[in-house]
Amino acid sequence: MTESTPTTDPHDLAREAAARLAELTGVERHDVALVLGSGWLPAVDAIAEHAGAEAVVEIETTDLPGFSPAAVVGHSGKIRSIRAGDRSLLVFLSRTHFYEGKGVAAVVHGVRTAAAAGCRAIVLTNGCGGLKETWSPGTPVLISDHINLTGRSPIEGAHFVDLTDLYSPRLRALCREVDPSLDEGVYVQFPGPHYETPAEIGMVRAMGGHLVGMSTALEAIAAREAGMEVLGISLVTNLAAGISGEPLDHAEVLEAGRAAASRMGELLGRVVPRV
Ligand code: 8IG
Repeated sequence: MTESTPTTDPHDLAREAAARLAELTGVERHDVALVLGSGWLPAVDAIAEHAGAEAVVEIETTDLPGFSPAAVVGHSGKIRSIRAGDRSLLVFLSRTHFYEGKGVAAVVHGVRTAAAAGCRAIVLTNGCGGLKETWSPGTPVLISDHINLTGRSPIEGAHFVDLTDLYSPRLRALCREVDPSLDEGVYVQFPGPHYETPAEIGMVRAMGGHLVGMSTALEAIAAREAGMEVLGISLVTNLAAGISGEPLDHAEVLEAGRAAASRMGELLGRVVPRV
């Protein structure tokens, strides 16, 4: 192992973060967590609007124990607490990625904090590459399952967590009630930060993958370990390497998010309060 072992147990650190979160937001327990991935940030105001938000409090992630500053343009290191109806939503406007090299515990600290804050369900979103040519940039796709190619787990020790139906069939059905046009696919988490080669995308296709990205799978595993119900939604922001013949570009990712923001906001705003 090249990374250093944390001195504090990650679950204890998450409980400390949740206690500080409750103090800073004035909200004792949250119900549903939402993690916004690349391209999803422009949707955040539309989410609050469609969810019928009554009160919004925003804090900096770095004000909570265990979080480090956001590293990517288009990711904002903030957490919003949104009161909508009888629910309190906890929205992470950024995440820590595996490729930052801070270790797997840092990657899943937000998920564990959400669980410690009371969340029973979590919506993990991401921007990703798509392998189906019919998924034009800006297409949302429900994650039906994943393949974790990081070679790592957020769980340590002999704790054999079942991952059958990790991506809740109930929550996927709920999404399709809101938007019957939603497709599904298997998400493949690569370590990144480089994108794939065309040959690797050929491997993904052969393995049964449909979406490629650098997040979500490790977080989903930690969420399941913590007993949360998981909904995963990818925003296809680019065709995967070698499919269109064009090189991949981070600016393209941000633009696809801006263009899809109102559709994503409406989808999440209508789904999250029913989760
Ligand atoms: I946005 O094509 C986004 N993130 N691995 N591959 C991987 N991650 C991504 C991609 C992609 N697009």
